Amino acid sequence: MAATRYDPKTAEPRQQARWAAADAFSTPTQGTGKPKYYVLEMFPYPSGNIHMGHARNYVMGDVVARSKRAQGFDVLHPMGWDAFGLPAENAAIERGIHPGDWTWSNIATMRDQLKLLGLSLDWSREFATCDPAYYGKQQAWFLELFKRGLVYRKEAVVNWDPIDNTVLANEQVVDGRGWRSGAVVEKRTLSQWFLRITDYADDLIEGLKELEGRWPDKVRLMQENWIGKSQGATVWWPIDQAPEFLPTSDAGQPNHARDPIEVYTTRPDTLFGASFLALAPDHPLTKAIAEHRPDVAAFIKACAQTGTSEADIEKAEKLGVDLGLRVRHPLDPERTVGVWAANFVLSTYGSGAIFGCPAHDQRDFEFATKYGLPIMPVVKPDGAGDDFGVTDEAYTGPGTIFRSGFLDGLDVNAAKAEAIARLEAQDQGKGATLYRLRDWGVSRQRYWGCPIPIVHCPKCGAVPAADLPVELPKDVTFDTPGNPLDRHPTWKHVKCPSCGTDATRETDTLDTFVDSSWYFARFTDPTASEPISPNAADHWLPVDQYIGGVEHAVLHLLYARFISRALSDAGLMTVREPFAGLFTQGMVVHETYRRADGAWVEPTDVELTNDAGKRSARQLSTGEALTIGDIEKMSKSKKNVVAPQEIVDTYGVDAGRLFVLSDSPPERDVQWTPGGVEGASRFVQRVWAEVDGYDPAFAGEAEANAALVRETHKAIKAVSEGITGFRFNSAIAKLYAFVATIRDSAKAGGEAKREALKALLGLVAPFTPHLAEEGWTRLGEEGMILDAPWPVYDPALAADDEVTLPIQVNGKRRGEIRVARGLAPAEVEAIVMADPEVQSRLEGQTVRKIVVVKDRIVNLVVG
Ligand code: ANZ
Ligand code: ZN
Repeated sequence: MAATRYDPKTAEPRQQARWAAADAFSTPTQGTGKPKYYVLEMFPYPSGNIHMGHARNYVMGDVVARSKRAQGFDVLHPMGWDAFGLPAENAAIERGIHPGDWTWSNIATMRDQLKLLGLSLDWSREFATCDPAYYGKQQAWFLELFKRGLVYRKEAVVNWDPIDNTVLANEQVVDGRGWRSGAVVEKRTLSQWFLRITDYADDLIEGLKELEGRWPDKVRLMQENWIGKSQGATVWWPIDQAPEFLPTSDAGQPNHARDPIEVYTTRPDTLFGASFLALAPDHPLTKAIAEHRPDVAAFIKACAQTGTSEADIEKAEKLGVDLGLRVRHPLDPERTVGVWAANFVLSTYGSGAIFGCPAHDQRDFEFATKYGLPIMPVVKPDGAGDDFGVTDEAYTGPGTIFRSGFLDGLDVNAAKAEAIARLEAQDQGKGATLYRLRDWGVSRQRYWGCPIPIVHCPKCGAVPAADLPVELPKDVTFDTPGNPLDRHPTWKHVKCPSCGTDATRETDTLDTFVDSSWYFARFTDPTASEPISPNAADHWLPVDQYIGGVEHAVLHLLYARFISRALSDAGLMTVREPFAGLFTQGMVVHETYRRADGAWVEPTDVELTNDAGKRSARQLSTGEALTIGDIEKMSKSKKNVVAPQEIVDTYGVDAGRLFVLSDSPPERDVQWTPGGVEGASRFVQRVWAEVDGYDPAFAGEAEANAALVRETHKAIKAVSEGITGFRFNSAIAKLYAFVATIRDSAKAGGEAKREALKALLGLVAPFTPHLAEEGWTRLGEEGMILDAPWPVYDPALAADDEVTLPIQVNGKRRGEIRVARGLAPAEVEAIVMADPEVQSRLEGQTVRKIVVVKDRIVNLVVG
């Protein structure tokens, strides 16, 4: 029977129409009674187009969703849009389109592109976060958290563009300048809204432990580091001498010139090694002194101009200025040390002041070396004597305390506890736990976001808005800089919901990370009147498998974990840990092509030639020679993207789906190449050829049939394990091999062959679902493969190809040998006789008889 060619162009739309007609992927909100499985890919930002780079993420989720469905689960697999954000406003500014129109039209385009991929998504649950039906519910829970004190207002610094007179998002600050005006950006302080994530710092760290094994270790570690719990002590250093210009009488006010200076340390064991105190440049005492000391004022100014990230500070040269103040050592009252201002002390951490111990802290070491301050070791490593010195770099390892009075002879940990006990007894300090995590500033001075549902009343202060949703007004313009909500003629003017006085709405909108911090819960019942339907959420949450980019390892995942906890404490949901399993996928990368004038050129407009290993590129439309650039993440700006439509037109979407998963492990990047997709497309044809060529009339030969049955069970085992273990590339490699085995089993037929083909289709279905359906029908099977159960294997049949044969000599076990299963006795005999170990045992004796029981045992009779 001559096989026909498989035509994805007709088959794929045919199968998609079938799924749609059967409404195959809608999942009832309460399930159907089977065990539940919630698989979710991080929902996309509607930037304009879906390309094959995004597609990999969704295809991975689809492989999980389809295989779980076949394995008997009720699967929830929804999709939506993270639709608020700055690019929409930029489009409005640049092209005069309303941000809403731009966003909704992108959503329409991208929905169509996603649908091309044949994903098993429940589109009935789709929503966009910019829809008032969604963000109104967000406002409702925001107010619930407000009532519970988890939302508060405080002063915080923003980027201010002095030419455009507007607040800039961090992304709009390029090399310290406003992206449009080019003006040097200033820091300004505004009153802004915060969420009290720090209340949950410990709980968020604790929760990470349960996720071990189901979340990548590196992501758990990144979260832990971000929260940054540290244990130590605050220590108060009384002022001994202060410059005369500082006030001395204070009438009960805090007095920076007289009150002890508080420092935070994680190493109270090294207190006797203190050689100076250092304050942040913007510490109140530094500022007070700067009023009288121009050199200190100049130092503060210089520090404000360098980067403020911890990484910048770590790299920069350690600089300081002596403040002319001395403080008394709390545990060694005979001694005083000098107080400096230093650029490496952050005002936002601890108390914005440290004691410097140059022998055991590298930053302090560099500082002391530069300014000639004493370096006094107080921890010596095991085996070192009392002459232990620190010359090239600080010693930060473990050891025994010395030159430290009552701490001498203790190890580091015991000394920490002892020092804290003494400080507490003398009321000179106390044990303290600190977190690097700060409260989450959620105010954005932008239009295209969820309005913060607060009304400012001159009498009542900040009051919850009435009548949710507080909708964004549509009639806004972007012709002048600044927040259109702020200058809208009417929108912000309302009566106070609590006293009726003229009041104004909050014009800040919420950080878009708020929108994505709970969408997974809303998906469980997107039309519920409550923000989160208790029944639906309790049924479906947590998300069993979450899939997304590692770039979200910290913020998005941390915020979602926090909001789940906060909402659950507020009684709005039950599950506190929202994502039971997490997988972070690698990206699709592609070569880049550039013209001499620097413009990027799309791959579809490029002709590649390979001349004896030397590759060159030419632009098809102009004939111009191109430079082949780096292999980079697919992105619109580099034009190195491949659209789903192109793949559908040329190879069919199944080939594209298969390829993005086949060439490298899912956690790593995969390089898109035309050759790679072609290979995948040939595989699709090969599968079809086997199915199409199946001849039910040919019964096959017993031995070949048995061998094929074994191969089938082995393939089911390997592919199933590959999918559950997120080793999609090895699962696919196994499928390639299995197809080759079927093709090579010319003497196999009948039920064995049919079962092999059915298993093959079942196993490829998560990857190439359209092909699998077509094949299913071609084999004459009932219904859709979508509703067929996952192929199961018999462990005995799937077992190894090799068997271990015990070797008995005169009835006693003397060793063993591994040979291929089913090997003929004569061949086993030859192997045994040639085996050096067997020979050495037989030394000097004659083998009288050898009996091989196939796949069982070897018996030697010697004498
Ligand atoms: C004295 C000392 C001696 C320190 C020693 C370290 C080693 P983590 O672990 O990150 O919490 N520190 C405290 N506040 C600071 C601030 N605002 N800016 C910069 N550095 C600050 O770090 C705590 C340690 O960082 C503290 O312990 C303090 O230096 C410094 F052998 O105190 B240590
Ligand atoms: Zn009021």
